[in-house]
Amino acid sequence: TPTILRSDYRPLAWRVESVELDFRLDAEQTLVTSRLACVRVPGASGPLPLDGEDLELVSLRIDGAEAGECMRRTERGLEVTPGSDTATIEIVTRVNPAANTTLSGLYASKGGLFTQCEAEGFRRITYFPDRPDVMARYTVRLEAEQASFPVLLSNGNLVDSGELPGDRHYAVWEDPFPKPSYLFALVAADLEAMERSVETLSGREVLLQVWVEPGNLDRAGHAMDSLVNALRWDEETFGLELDLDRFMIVVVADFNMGAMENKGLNIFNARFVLARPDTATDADFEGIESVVAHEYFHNWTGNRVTCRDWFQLTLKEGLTVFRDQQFSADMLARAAGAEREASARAVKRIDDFRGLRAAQFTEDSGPMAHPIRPDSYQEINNFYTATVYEKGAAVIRMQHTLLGAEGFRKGMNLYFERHDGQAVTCDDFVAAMADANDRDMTQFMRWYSQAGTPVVRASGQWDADARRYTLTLAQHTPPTPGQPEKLPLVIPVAVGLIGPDGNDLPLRLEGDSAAGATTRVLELVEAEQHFVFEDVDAEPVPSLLRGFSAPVLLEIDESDARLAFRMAHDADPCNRWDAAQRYAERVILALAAKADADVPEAFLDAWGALLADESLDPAFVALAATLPGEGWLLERMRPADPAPLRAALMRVMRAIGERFADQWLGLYQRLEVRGPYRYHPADAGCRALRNLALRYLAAAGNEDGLNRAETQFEYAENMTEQFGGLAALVHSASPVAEDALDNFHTRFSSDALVLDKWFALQAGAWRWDEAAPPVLERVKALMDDPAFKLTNPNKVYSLLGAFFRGNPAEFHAADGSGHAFWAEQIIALDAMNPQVASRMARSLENWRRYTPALQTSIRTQLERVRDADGLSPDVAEVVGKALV
Ligand code: HT7
Ligand code: ZN
Repeated sequence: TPTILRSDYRPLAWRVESVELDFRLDAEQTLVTSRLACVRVPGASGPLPLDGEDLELVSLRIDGAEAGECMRRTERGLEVTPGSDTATIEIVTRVNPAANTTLSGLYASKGGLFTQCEAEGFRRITYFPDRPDVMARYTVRLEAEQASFPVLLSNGNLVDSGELPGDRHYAVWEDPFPKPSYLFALVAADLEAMERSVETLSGREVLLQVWVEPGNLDRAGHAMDSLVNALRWDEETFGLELDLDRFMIVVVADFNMGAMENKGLNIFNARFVLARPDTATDADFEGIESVVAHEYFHNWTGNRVTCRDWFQLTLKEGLTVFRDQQFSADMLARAAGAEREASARAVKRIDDFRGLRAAQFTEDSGPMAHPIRPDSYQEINNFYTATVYEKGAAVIRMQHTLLGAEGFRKGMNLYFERHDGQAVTCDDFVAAMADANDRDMTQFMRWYSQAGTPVVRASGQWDADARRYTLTLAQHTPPTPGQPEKLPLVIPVAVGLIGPDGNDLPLRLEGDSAAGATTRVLELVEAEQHFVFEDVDAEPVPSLLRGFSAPVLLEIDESDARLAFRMAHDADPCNRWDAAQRYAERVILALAAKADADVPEAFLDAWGALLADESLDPAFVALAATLPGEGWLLERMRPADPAPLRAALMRVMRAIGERFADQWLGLYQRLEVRGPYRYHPADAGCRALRNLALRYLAAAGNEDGLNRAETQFEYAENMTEQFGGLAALVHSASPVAEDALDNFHTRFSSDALVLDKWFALQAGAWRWDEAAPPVLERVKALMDDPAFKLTNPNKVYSLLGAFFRGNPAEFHAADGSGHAFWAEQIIALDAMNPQVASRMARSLENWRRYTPALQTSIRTQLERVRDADGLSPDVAEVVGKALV
């Protein structure tokens, strides 16, 4: 597979001014006529390359005449050489949506027709210069049979529609904004809309629609509310207004990712729209709010200003993730009320950072490590990664921290002033931030070019006589593929110093005239720097990287006692959580290395103090009292050995469940949420902590706990509690777990999204009962369930994804059965949907961390996949890089 280099970027010699598309839609034979008004860029020479994939070319005419010699076929599609500097190119292609299992381009789902064009799907619909720097105005005419496709949608405004003979109808859509082809969309399906009309900041009336399958309108309300909130937030926070008369969200059941920000016509995986209290959990409600907002925010950060080339993907994704994180934090804070606001924000921040650490830090230390702006790729679909999205957002967040909210806003204003309507680069974004704030950001740009998670090593020295505390911070970034050497970065380190009484000290840095705030942001720019704090009367405990001020790994020598102290006293909730996680990690890894060791008493005491502190927000306690994820722990274990790690985790869970059974039962009772379900952070926090209590109690085999789990499962009126009860039963040796699973399946047999949870729960189950059969057997059996389809990405992610990624001890069974199963599934999936196959394939990329025996088994299967016939470039890149 050829490698594409960032340095190879060349502007196109042609502009496409307008695109007229005419679709004769049919599930098996759709005829697409495209009319492109092309103009040669003054002074440029060369042909116009047209990308095309899996297309039947019916005709191609240039200015009305057969193309003849002026057209030739290339590896990527076609190349045309018009005889003059302006040309109208008319291309007719035929495609078969029903046969398109890749879910890229035009495809069929549940009788409807949908498109997905990012990143390179438009070329599967018609021949086109399918690159994001080609921005054109689109007019789209859709024609289809009325009975099968009663709703016809595309980008922009509906300018005409009507009936045609033979029970057919048509609609014409015009998008007033020039856009790249990846933002094109159409939908032809049987759908119903929830509608709301709102007034924008400047007083324009706009129509918002959420289109769902008939019968699902009662699940669209939360998405609609989220959309209205997002629209208001962007007006208030950045002065950005909706620029269209109509904004549509459409739900589809088969979708490779979460959602897509097509201009004015967002297409969503059903999972990120549909929610009713009895079918969706608090986490689902939260996910919907953030994804709806994310896609809406793309209208400015992505659509109005887009990427020059796909290497700049983080320009829109990192920035938009940062925006959706800020939005969700503001929504949670508003709902929580003034008193609980800070805690609500911290909970969101911890959740985001936990995600970054689990997915991105892991990616950064493996064979696919890349900078947030990669230098090369084989398949762009493999680069919609945690690095581009989550680390990209963290890099934007650091700019926000360094420039302040006001400075950041000034930078955003300048960015839009300069670049509205353009396709630009990450340098353009940072230049706007730098220029608006008169700040040199040259060194900061290294965050865009260096891969790997930087390590910050901290040590402190207190000089009692001088009443001075010197904090030494040193940074280095480990080598990553293709990048052996790294330079120092600009790292904002938010610091507090905790006094022996547990209270923060006011901070006076050397050179300051007076003490100021209790948290200061230090800028670490050298390989090593010393920061001196004055007037420090007793040896303080440093609290570093408060609020997770940078996406780095912090190394600091801390005794168990000091971790317990920070768990109890750190004024920064993020660091309090971090202290609990570090302590738990230390204990679990020690137990995994020494099977007969006891769970240390001091650790249990620290845990007990956390549970006993009634002043803490339940949502925070639920996060702090959750053990570090297994994937993260494997990342920290050398060599990674899933079986003893699982055994250690079980022992710690049992110990915490047993030792604190009374506290857990007390919490469970005290935090019961009465009244009808509402998606609200206070209620969600109580439910999360009660569900966690059930998990610990069930792990310990506590009878009271198991009874409560069963009752909660049976009688709960909302999915968060019902599923929480079921999960506790399944994650225990309870004899009623199987009946509960059957019962749940019967209750929700026709609800695809709820069944996704049912699949995932079983695939991710631990074997608390040693006599139970391996989980792999169950996963195989579940593949035969009538609800499971390998062609539906949600099903693949819930069953296979939960097993490959979420159940390491079972997946990495010593006999290699899990690995052989992985290879079979990757090969089968790849033949249908390379994007999904490749995402699943990535579950083995960090195989070199495992024990020698596991490595041998995994290598065999990686090679088996690498050598399979007809492998896609997507999977070839992943296994190829893994095997280097
Ligand atoms: N910008 C969207 C990315 C996306 C996508 C990419 C590749 C293949 C399928 C896809 N579906 C959606 C989603 C987003 O980040 O908003
Ligand atoms: Zn996005």
